[in-house]
Amino acid sequence: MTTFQAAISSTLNTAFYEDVVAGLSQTRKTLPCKWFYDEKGSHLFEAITKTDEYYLTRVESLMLTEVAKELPVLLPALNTIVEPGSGASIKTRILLSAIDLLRHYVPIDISDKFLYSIALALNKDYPPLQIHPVTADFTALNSIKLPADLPADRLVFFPGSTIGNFSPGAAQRLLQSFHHLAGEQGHLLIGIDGTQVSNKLINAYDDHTGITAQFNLNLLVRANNELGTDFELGHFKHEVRWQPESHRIEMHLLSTCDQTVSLDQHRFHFRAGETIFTESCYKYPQSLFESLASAAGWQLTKAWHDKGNSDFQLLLMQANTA
Ligand code: SAH
Ligand code: AVI
Repeated sequence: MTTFQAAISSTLNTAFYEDVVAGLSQTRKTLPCKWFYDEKGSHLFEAITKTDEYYLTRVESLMLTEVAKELPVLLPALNTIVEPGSGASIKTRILLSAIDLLRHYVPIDISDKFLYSIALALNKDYPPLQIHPVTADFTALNSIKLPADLPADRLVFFPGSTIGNFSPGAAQRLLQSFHHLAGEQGHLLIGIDGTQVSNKLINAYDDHTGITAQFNLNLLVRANNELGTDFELGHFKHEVRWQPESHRIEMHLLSTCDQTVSLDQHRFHFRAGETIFTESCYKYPQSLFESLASAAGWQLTKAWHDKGNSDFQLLLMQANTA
């Protein structure tokens, strides 16, 4: 690991510690979902995308093969893709393979070792492309330094319905901050899931092989390994709740007994049945999403809809500088 990466890891570790203490001290215990993604968490997420029940990745990838054919016509000067939350960049490969003029790719992710291993592989597979990996928390984009001299014709690519992991207010702020990545004449290609079918959603977030449960519980494994908490893994259970009024799936870790967890001098008491709220996945109807995006300065250029039985959409938007 380079000195730069070591410094990033230590900053992230301090932030993780502070979030665990703050989140477990609340009456309604919570932990931010960005901490799912250490190297193991990133691999677990990739495994989720291959489960029978998690339809989102399959649907969006199929749609992207069509969108990728249209992009060079819609954005003829496009030469740079910036991707916050790039993960394994598998969907990005669909765009990289279809758009000959691309010269720069800036993947941004909090999972630093995973990010660098993916960047190395892309470097080999796409020689004309310059890859500029950036380890960062994309919710603090204004403090991120982009590589110098990036061309102006940029597309911010935000697939996966990752925007759904933010409440409407936080999503609007995040979309606003994407202008920093896109530049004044920039574009945004974003994946949104509007599916509202309860059993389809519950299954997608609680697959029968238990990989999503492992992904959720990995948060406690990570806290034990990196911070020295003493979570008993057998005393917590993955739980999923669909909240139709707020259009969101919630993931929780449910305490199966009365117990106390320690971290240094801190003691966190759990009653049997109490949960740690670990993730929201908002399923935005397109009209609700479009008004959020519009308030954040993004205007719709073109929308593509899943032709199968989900409500997944890909929206191409442009910065509205007026
Ligand atoms: N874009 C990929 C991966 C989505 S998974 C796809 O659509 O398949 C979400 C990704 O965002 C993970 O790689 C995770 O590490 C990253 N991530 C989540 N929260 C983040 C944050 N606050 N800052 C930076 N990266 C984050
Ligand atoms: C990354 N994000 C969009 C995923 C989702 O569907 O909300 C994370 C995930 N959580 C459980 N399964 C997948």
